Amino acid sequence: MTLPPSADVVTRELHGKVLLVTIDHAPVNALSADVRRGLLAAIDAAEAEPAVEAVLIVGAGRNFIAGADIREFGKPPVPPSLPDVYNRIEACAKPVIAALHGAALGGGLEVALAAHYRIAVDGAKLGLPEVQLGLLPGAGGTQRTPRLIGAPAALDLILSGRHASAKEALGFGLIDRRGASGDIFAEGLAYVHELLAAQAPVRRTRDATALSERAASLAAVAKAREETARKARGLFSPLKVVDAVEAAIEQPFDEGLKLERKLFLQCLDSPQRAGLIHAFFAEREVLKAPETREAKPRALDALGVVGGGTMGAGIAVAVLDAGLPVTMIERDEASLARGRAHIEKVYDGLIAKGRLTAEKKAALMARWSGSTSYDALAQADLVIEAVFEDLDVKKAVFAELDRVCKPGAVLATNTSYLDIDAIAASISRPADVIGLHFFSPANIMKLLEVVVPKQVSADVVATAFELAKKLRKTPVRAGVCDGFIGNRLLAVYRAAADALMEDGASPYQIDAAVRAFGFPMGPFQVVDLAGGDIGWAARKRRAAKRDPNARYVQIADRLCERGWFGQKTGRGFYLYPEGSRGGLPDPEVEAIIDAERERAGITPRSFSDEEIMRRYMAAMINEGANVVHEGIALRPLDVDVTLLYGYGFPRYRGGPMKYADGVGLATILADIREFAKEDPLFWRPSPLLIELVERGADFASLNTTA
Ligand code: 3H9
Repeated sequence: MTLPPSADVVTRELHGKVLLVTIDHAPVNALSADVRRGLLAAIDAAEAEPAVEAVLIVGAGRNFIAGADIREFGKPPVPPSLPDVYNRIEACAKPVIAALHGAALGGGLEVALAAHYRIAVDGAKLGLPEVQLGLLPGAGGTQRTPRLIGAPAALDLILSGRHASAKEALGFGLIDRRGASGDIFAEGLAYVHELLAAQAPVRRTRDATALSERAASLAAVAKAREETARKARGLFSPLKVVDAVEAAIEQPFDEGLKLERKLFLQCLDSPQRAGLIHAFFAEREVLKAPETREAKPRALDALGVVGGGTMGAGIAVAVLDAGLPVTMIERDEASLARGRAHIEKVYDGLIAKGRLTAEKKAALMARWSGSTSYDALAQADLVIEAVFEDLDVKKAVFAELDRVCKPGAVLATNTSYLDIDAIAASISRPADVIGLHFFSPANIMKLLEVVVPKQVSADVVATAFELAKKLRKTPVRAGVCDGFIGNRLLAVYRAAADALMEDGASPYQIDAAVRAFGFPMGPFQVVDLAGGDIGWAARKRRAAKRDPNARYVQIADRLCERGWFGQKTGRGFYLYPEGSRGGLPDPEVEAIIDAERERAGITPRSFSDEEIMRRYMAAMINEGANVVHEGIALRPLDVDVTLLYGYGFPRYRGGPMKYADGVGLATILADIREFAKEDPLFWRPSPLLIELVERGADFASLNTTA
């Protein structure tokens, strides 16, 4: 027989009566234009060739299909469109069977839904994660899924974006068969032969009947709409999902598809889609620091932590959770017992919530050991120091590590702002010293700043990235400076918020404006949560170095002098009456602010929420440009990931630098120059921002691979 030639990314092979169609498009078989064309040609070929009685679609490599090619979004569309391809698959006169393994996500699962029968093997991940990219399933997923598995299960799958296992998918009817062996080709072919032997007919999902209980389906839609409106926090696409699923119930299939397409295109055009897809690629790009290509990581079998305080214990939990053993060092038995108790408290909390069993806790704790002698670290591959934030104290710890640790051990500091070059230079093996800046609570927060001092060797940096992978953290490479990437930006946008407060905006208005922008908390709520004393100590430390001409807002100091450190003391910028975590505005704080304005000779004026955000974001973006300019961050996207993963920046805006590109760098620069008329020392435009505006370029142009 002769079949027309097929595109390389979609191969066709005749196995007896079965046309095996393989999507072979590394790395994840995304549905690029070539793949779409190849699929269409394969169905045409199958229909034209009398020897073919059925079609089996599989994916080569580790996955079936990870979905539409995300890199194509935002570019001019190239035909054929996915919905057209899938309608063609569904219309095929011969049975089409999809055999799923690995990722069958988004457009990948939609291929399977357009096929007539589906089998998945264990290990397959089935899902419609489009909402996480600001989209909705746009190739029939919102119409076929509810017809196949009913409105409640379809809404759950599409709105959560979660992955279902083959077992679960079989349970709610998303697939027809679960294959136990990992051999997708053999499982698929056996299933097709079974179907052919049984003369199984072509069976189209568009005609499936799981929506026949109309009233119950509509009730599920109403419930989902109400819940989504409450929980979606400014997200655009989730409510569109609900509209599309409603159309699956109310309208004929083709009409529903039309609405789905319209809503999909609206989502595609939204800045949220651009922000979320930027975040998707950026969080993968940060993993590729130059050293990870140059060098192999060292061993990471036994870890040590010095210090059993909040940070040390949190880091120890992260290490234990990753299945690694950890040795904790404290100065005396009582401190060590407290360190262990901190760890146990985390696990006991999980037991109380039913998320951990006592046996699992015992197994986790069995990997913990403690000592008051540094000698216990002699065999550690990597040690993280998490003691008091003071250069001399840290140097003393490193002198001990230098003494006891085996050659080749990685010596890391969890400092959040101290000079790591100075720490490294103080011992005999500076090439082994690196910064690992965890965020509190260290077992939960995803960000890990990998701070790279001058003398460190490349394999130590590669080891830090390997550790991040084991701990399931998102690492961002940062250079040494006061505050690295994240805290350096934080200091500046906090200063902008302080100035706004002294100039007339209340902390409560500022927090509300920042929340409305999409942050989970405003800057003053964050201070109250972290403890006002921490920032106070840092301000005192920096006082000697502060430019006497720089504006210094003293309001926070006035609160700290009263012992108002935030939640832990029951009051800070907010009042926390007994047992409450969400604070209440405090008239006494407002009176203190008034007094401070008067002392500083400021006549308060009012700010709109929009004016507040313009200043807050301009300060953040300008400092972001500075850290890129100075090489502290490799690229703007590293700043974005830092803010997304460590500082609550709304993911759908992609990060401050992505947001800046959306607003336009010329507008941001004009704002900064405008604000500089009041305070030229604070509002100094970053040289990088000026340069990009002069060149007509944006931050994205600097986001090349590191
Ligand atoms: C959709 O389908 C819309 C449709 O409903 C309708 C359209 C009309 N496209 O994550 P990894 C790249 S929306 C292009 O490191 P893992 C990724 O960037 C889509 N590229 O591997 C990376 O590249 P690089 C719905 C993609 O094993 C490489 O593949 N689907 C895509 O840890 C390896 O990725 C999704 O949202 C893509 N779709 O995880 C699924 N996916 O090597 C998104 C990945 O240059 N993908 N790449 O850095 C995933 O969740 C994970 O990548 C997956 C593999 C679980 C598949």
